[in-house]
Amino acid sequence: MLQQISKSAVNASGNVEGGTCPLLTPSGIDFFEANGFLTLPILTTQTEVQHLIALYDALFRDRAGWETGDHFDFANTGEAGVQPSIPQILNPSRYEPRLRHTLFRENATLIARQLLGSSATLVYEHAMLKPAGSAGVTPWHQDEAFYPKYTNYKSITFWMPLQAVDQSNGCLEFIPGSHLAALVPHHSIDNDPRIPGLEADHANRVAAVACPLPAGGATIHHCRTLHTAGPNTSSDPRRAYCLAFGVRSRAHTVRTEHPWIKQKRTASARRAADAQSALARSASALKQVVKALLR
Ligand SMILES: O=C(O)CCC(=O)C(=O)O
Repeated sequence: MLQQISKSAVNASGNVEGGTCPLLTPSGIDFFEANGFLTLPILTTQTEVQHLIALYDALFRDRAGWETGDHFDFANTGEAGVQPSIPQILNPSRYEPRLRHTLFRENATLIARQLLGSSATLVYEHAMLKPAGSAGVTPWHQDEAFYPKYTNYKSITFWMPLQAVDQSNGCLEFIPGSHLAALVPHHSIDNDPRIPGLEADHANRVAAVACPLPAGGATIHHCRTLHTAGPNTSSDPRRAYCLAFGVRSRAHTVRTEHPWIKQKRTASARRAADAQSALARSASALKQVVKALLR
């Protein structure tokens, strides 16, 4: 599926040093278009995988993004004292800028442009951790179900594990061709709107294909492809780092808010709103000071 395997090295500061990059073959592109997913055995070097593990673990240890609502438990209400089963961080590079300069990102951008055209750009990123022994299941869902109102792209996601994955520790599983059908209705996990995660109301899982991968490989999936990931029954953490690409347009992909998003009442959304109003208060206070100084 890849024409050339990346030989690039990553220097100590995490920057990419020269090298070649992998590109999809025409049959890889055809496979993605027909099935809505693709497995890439390698997308970055093992050196970079080690570098990413260090940054990733520090972000989760330091609870990066907690105050701004970007860090929460995907599968639970996130009550104090409850061990998270699937901690997730949205926009991790906001909290660790070195993540903006990775070979993973560089190679994924090139492949995304093969699949979506030259104006494809990164539209979001997230990190999803399943701690050792976590019973957390990522239920069947389509990524498009999470899009907020006024989203103006359709994404493809590069999901990269930072250790080998198979069904015993939560590799991704896909329903081939499901991206060609419509968005199916979703509901909050356990029908509890306080839980951030969503589950598709129905998914024909009989045809599911599991995609084991080595560390630093990746799967690519379309935003309508139904997918899931099981629990992590291993004694090591399952770390996944995801980059989503899309082509932004004037037309909105989501014009009316999905009812399952409208119903959400998560603690992380409350933290995000509080952080926003604190920011707005500081900006307004600053404006008053500047005005007074200019008088
Ligand atoms: O890592 C997981 O368990 C699920 C990730 C996922 O659903 C996604 O990146 O779209």
